Amino acid sequence: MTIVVHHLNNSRSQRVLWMLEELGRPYKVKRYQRDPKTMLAPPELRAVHPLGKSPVIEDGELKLAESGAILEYLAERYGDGRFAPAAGTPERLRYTYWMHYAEGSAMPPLLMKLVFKRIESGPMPFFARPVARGIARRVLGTFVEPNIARHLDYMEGELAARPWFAGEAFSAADIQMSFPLEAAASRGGLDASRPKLMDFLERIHARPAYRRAIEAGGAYELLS
Ligand SMILES: N[C@@H](CCC(=O)N[C@@H](CS)C(=O)NCC(=O)O)C(=O)O
Repeated sequence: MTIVVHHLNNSRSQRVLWMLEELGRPYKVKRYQRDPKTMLAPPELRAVHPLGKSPVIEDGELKLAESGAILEYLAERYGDGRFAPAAGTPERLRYTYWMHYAEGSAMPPLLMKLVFKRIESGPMPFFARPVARGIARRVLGTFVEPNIARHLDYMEGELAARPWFAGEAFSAADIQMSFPLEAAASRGGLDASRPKLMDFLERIHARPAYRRAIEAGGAYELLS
């Protein structure tokens, strides 16, 4: 059965293509393009899933959204013991932790940064601009940026302790963690001052499956 991936350009669904390439599973990409002005997904995605977001996969009768759930499903169903540590081990618990952390903890401040940066620089009536900019700068400076920096320090420390997020072996948790780290490199201030995280990005970008997934998904440029 060929898996169908509902793929939005420059988005989290890139991770699903990458996972399928790592697994060597056949898949079909159904493409959707963001609105160039709003950057939102097109309304057709709402016919696939009520939230109208990507990724969503179809595997026979199954339709599944939420990238972490999709990666866990794919590892379990098609991994043959690869890409997910054995149940009951400390590695498995770390795998579960990072699977949730990526979207539940790391992404929210990065998304807030994107939104408040837009408020800071977006079009608005001239009389509202100084007030809106002042609020945006204050939220960014007092809450968003310090939070991102704390997360980056934390992740840097974790990768100083072990090569991959779950342990000694590459797993689907690393695929899940790629998106917040790529977003942080694009807009969150991740740079050479955090060498373990930069090295992680280099190592994943060198994987043949990662590169094949980029070819399959089209250009991959995260919003900054
Ligand atoms: N937590 C969800 C987030 C899904 C999500 O927000 N997807 C973004 C792509 S990066 C999207 O579809 N955005 C377009 C929109 O909200 O219109 C997941 O990890 O799958």
